[in-house]
Amino acid sequence: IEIARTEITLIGCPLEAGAGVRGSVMGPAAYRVAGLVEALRGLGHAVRDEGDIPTPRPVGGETALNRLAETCRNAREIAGWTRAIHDRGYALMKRGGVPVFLGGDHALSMGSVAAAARIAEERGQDLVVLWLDAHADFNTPATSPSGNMHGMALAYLTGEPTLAPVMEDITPVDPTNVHLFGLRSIDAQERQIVDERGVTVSDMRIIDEFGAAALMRDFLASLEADRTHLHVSLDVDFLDPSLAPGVGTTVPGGATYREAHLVMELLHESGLVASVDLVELNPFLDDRGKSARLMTELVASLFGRTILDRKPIRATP
Ligand code: NNH
Ligand code: MN
Ligand code: MN
Ligand code: MN
Repeated sequence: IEIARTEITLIGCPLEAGAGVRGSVMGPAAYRVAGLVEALRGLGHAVRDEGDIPTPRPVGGETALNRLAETCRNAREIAGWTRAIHDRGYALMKRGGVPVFLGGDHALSMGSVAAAARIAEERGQDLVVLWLDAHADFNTPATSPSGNMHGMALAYLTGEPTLAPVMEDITPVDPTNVHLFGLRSIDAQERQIVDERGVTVSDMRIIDEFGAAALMRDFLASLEADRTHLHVSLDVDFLDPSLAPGVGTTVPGGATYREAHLVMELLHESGLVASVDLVELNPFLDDRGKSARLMTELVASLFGRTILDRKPIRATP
């Protein structure tokens, strides 16, 4: 089948200040070595690699941010990254096309999703966020067991007031438009936040019982085509650690090879994906590039690679 030619922009975001383990700073380089540009061009897309965003200066001086830095590791660095990634992401989306943010740890999404929320609002669309992750990333500074800000990205984006000093004046994401998919590790108080805010959760137990494809089809069928900006945030630890060891926070019982590809294939067929994050790849912990390669293959599936030249099977209503 013909794949619609898409303008894809790759933007490297080499940050590791949000994670507890160092090494994700090397993520963008690993995707390039694994052949991400070539894979997407091979599908007929127009791919532009914008290179990496230079490491921003830590934001300082503000009392509120200084106070935040007492409980959140590297809060000033993350504030700098959030602004830089938001500004670049917003400018890219304004020009059109689909940006792919190459991480970098998951605090990256504080900037990329904020940019997507702003664009969606301007276009009169609903921002819907699909969070493919072992974790919920809904901790607040008060509930976080680690102080690592990659575990706080969704709390910030959905308007957690104590995280507002990271970057003020964002378009908050409606937590009922956030879908956590692949969840299998959540902190006790974080669970309460996820419940209270009405977040949609497909945890691994539900995925085991009903299947990734059925859940994904229902989710995609619930979205209104022209009114939706779908942002996909893919954390390497969504995958089972046997397949993708190159991540600082492995959790057993993750998505299998085919589950992950099938999710990507269904997302492609939906035609709704307007922005993408690839986060938490840690090449320092990887096994001969295995995780970088698998992530690259998954992105190819997300942009239209199929096993056979088959027609998409539509969901039966
Ligand atoms: N929930 C833990 C925390 O907040 C772990 C978060 N780590 C992640 N998230 N890798 O995707 O510290
Ligand atoms: Mn994450
Ligand atoms: Mn995770
Ligand atoms: Mn809603």
